[in-house]
Amino acid sequence: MPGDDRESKLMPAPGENLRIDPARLWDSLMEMAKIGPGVAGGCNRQTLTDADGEARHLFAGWCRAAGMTMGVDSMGNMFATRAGEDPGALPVYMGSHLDTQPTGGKYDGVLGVLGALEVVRTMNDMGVRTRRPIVVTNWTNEEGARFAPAMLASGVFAGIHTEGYAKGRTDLDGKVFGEELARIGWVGDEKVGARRMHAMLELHIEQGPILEAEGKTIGVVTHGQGLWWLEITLTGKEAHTGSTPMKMRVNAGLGMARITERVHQIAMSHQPDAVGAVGQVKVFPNSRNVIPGKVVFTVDIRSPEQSKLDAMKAEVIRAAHAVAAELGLGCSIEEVGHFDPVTFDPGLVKIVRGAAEKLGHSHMDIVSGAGHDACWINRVAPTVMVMCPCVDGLSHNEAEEITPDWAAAGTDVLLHAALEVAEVVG
Ligand code: HGY
Ligand code: MN
Ligand code: MN
Repeated sequence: MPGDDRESKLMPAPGENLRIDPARLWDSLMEMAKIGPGVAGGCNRQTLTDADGEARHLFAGWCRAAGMTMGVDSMGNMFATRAGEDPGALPVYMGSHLDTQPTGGKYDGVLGVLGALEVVRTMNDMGVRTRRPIVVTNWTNEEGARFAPAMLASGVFAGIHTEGYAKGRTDLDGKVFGEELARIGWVGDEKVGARRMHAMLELHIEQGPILEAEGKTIGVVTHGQGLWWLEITLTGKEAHTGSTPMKMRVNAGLGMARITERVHQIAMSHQPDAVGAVGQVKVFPNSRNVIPGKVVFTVDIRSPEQSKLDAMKAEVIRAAHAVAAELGLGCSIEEVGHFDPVTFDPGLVKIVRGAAEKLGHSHMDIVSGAGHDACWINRVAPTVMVMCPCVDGLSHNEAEEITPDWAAAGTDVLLHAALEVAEVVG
């Protein structure tokens, strides 16, 4: 027919005009943010606390209301399933985490879980059917703030950690992971890691300044940088801060300070993309007028390049032992977190990039600076991430902010990527 070609160009492809409901998404984000509120507008909803339990119940209720069935595995990972036309087809998983840092924001992780829920809600509204089932996921203890390491439960799911190791981890108060999970009532009956995935898509805020600085709305995440968490214990001698001559001191606190500076120098020597810092410090006895006899602190070093990551780890370990020797301190180092740089699935990366283009959103390829559950799930299924900017690149801070437009854009890209990967029927 004449004009067909012109008409076909004007007619949208099936689902092409689909968009999520931005107001409903934003309302859900604000509703979730009320659980485990921080003291400065953000959230303190640490894993396996009562607030985490409350958030899980709210999320589960929303999933039920969206017609999904909920499965929970023995690590508390939550899986809400929207049926596909082909129940035997491997599902498409989408999700992230609901736990937060002690001084966390409202969007880190939460946007990925509630954005995935919004995708399902939109599919329900529009009567969209997909061949593959879709599973919205909340991974337990992504942050690793209360129980190290980060991405603990997705790590068990991917076979990186044993369940026994994970359930034996303790927090600063000596509380045990497995007991806390049971206490909040979220030990599920599914065997962790038994589920098989066709693909996993994770929407997340960038947690860095690049997208905003470049004026891009969507980050197409091609890679994730690698990470080491090294827990260093320095042992010296507790003594009076007033009456002990300087030359007689065996000061573990001084050792920690010198090593912290060396970590910074090591990261700076591997620019432009290496990073390093000490974020958690436990000083004993932590009394104003006692020279620290023992300090336990965690070094966090990262790089997208394997060779740099390996070099930094060796340099930090060498520096720690050298400083300890200088000051006559005992020094032990435990590896409490690690993953190598991650390359996400190129086919899925192409789909995410295509969805951003189809929707007319500015976008750029980006390497994730933060670790995410997707970094582990990438070991067991084709995986990709979609990112949206955050204001001033700030995260892991109660002032973390995004705009409703950024949240909607990222979730629309997730929707269209999911439509393609889960295969729209009819
Ligand atoms: O540490 C991380 O990169 C993540 O936020 N858990
Ligand atoms: Mn996160
Ligand atoms: Mn985080």
